[in-house]
Amino acid sequence: MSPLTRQQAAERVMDRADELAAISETPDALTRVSLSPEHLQANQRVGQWMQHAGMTVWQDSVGNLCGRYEGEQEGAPAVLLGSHLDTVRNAGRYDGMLGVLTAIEVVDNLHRRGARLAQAIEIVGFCDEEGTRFGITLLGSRGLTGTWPESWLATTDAEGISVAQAMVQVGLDPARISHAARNVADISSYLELHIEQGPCLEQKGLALGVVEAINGARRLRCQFTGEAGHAGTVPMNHRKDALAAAAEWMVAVESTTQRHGNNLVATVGEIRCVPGAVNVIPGEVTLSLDIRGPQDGPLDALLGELLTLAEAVAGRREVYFSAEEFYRIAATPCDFRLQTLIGEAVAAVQGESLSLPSGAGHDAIAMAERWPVGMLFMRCKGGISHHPAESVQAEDVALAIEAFGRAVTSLAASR
Ligand code: HGY
Ligand code: MN
Ligand code: MN
Repeated sequence: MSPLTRQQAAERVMDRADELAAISETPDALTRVSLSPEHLQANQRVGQWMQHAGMTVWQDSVGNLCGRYEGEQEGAPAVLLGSHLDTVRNAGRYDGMLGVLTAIEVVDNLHRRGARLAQAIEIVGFCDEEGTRFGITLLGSRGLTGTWPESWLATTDAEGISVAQAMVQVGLDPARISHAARNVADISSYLELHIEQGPCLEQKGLALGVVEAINGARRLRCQFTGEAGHAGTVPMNHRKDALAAAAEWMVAVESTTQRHGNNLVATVGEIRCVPGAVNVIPGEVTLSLDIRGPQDGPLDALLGELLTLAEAVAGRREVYFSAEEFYRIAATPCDFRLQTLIGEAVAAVQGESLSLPSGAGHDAIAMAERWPVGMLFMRCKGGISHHPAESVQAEDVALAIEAFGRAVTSLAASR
């Protein structure tokens, strides 16, 4: 691509990211959850951009938005590009969307030149990577890989609406989930461009990097159960305060994880206190635990220690502790050949490449169970993400499109 062409492509990506950011359940913050009216609206708009880039477009049976740009021969296997179109609450506008919009630019450039490659190129906008609505994640990529647990259909959101009901509400048929699964032979590899959501590239002064592996993760729903009581009459040494127990444990989660090192991280992101009244001693606290790390062994060792700590805190305070794991992802290495190919493209456009792990999860985790996956990272300001201050530079997007285009063209040039 000429510098002017890729700059124009980058500006289109920035404008479209702004347009998608306005498709939200609330006007003052970007929140777009799966199987919502906003999800369908975003699919429709992105589908138009895909069509404009010469692609045939469809929505699959779990709500992913899909597009295909044929190769030299109809029906050839495809290099699949993609990322997700759903967001967290009060999100940034590039997490997910950048990968879909840059992929469209790669195809658009081929289309404008009338170029066809040995392989087809497909793009998918996954419907639910974040898990914002139902707590379960990778619904779109697990639909495409045919690895949906049956139990997911009964999982409910905060309003008590199940995945199955939500599917029906947006015109999908829960009985047809398996129709989204693709044959392994249809796709040769999966590539995802994503913002780094961390500080490494920015600290190195680089726009682009190559992902070596995606951290493993464990997510649990934890609960401390004590005794609610009158805040004014129960003496301090008679209390079974569930929130005080949770607070003591949360501080220990932080210090224990820091002590373990090993690039391990732990987060308590959600907490709910019952009855939640100023003059009542909390009787029950539920809280989430999200822990991640590049190797599964140390990750499971940390989890074991944190749960033992919770039991000790509960015992000392004469309250009960329980925990239920609802999400487990193994540490996922990216395909070495794809890492090399992406690294060469990155070095060609920015003079050098940098390989780094991903602390964040991605749809590539599910995709790696069926096909070789590669990821291209682009820096974002201050590594800020999952926040409206998430921002990127158009110049970096232009470089990213160039590198992505080189990698995809090289990969799809042969079968
Ligand atoms: O939580 C994650 O790692 C991803 O952003 N969903
Ligand atoms: Mn995210
Ligand atoms: Mn993401």
